[in-house]
Amino acid sequence: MAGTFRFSFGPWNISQGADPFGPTVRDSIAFPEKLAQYKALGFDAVQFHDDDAVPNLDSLSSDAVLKQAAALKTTLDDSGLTPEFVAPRLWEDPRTIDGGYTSNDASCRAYARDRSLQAVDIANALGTDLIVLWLAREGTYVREAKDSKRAVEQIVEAVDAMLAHDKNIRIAIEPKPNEPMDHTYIPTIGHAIGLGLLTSDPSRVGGLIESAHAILAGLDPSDEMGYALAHNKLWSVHLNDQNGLKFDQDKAFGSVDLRRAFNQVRILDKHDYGNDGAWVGLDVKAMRTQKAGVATKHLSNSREVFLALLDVSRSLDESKMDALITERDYEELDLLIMKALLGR
Ligand code: 3MF
Ligand code: MG
Repeated sequence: MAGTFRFSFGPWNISQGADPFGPTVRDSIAFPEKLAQYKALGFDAVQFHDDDAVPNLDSLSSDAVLKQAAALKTTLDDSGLTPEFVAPRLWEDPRTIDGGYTSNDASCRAYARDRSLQAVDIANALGTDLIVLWLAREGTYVREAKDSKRAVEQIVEAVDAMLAHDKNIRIAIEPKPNEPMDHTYIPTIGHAIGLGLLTSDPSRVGGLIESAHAILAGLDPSDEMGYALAHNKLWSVHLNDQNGLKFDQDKAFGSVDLRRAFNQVRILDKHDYGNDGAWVGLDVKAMRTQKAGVATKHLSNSREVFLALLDVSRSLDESKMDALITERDYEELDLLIMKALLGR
């Protein structure tokens, strides 16, 4: 009854602080410079979009893409870093404006499928069997513009194509209820797991839960994690925090609601998360008002908070808690947790 926790993040988590309402606030940092910071920040694995691994891949031949991926694998090996997953970025190209797999334009759907298959090849070249699908634009602003039943079938067809393309690849769906779309078709982990059941090999389809995405769906992230754990489908996490229902903030883990963060750490630890090699991903961004130079602290701070909350959880008097639960003295249990979080 204890997890094993090793940490990962993606290069996008060291960011320029851009938002739609102003200039970028920090200079961009080149990829090799980012890679060089992982170990010092306490991280051992890298999460990739396909074009983080191979920039401008749409303008390269498949051979050239795989060659670059192989070179990156050597760099990772030399740096002692593990590639955790590859995620096809299906939201930046003009052909993905109306969605990737659920676009109303057949040639755009073909682009999304081909790019996803290429992401599988990149994952193989890097040496990871995990693909993450954040289904960014698979949704709509106008109900009448798409058919929600057909959309689910189209996503299943795309997942099936990836599963058929490679016999070992596993696909973790990262649900999110909104942004950039008004509503998406796979908003929660229940939807993701349900979608997996419709595919040709449900055993190779699971989920990645991001704290902020669950909060945006009006749900408690630790309960979403419990749901996935009960299905053996929690294959990665994107821990962060979120201040209410607005755009996806990717705040440092625990920075808004420490108890909500505590309960995520606790459910992961109680149910042996990580013992099978799954990573703890931190999908956090530095504050927009943060000056450059210290704009990586959100990563090491989030990890530190995770480990501190793990200490809190492991030092609780479990037999006292069990007794309070048996007595149905939930007020006392509530206070016990608050005091533990207050360090009293
Ligand atoms: C979007 C996200 C993304 C995805 C990542 C992997 C920036 O809300 O959380 O992180 O996790 O792009 O596909
Ligand atoms: Mg994420």
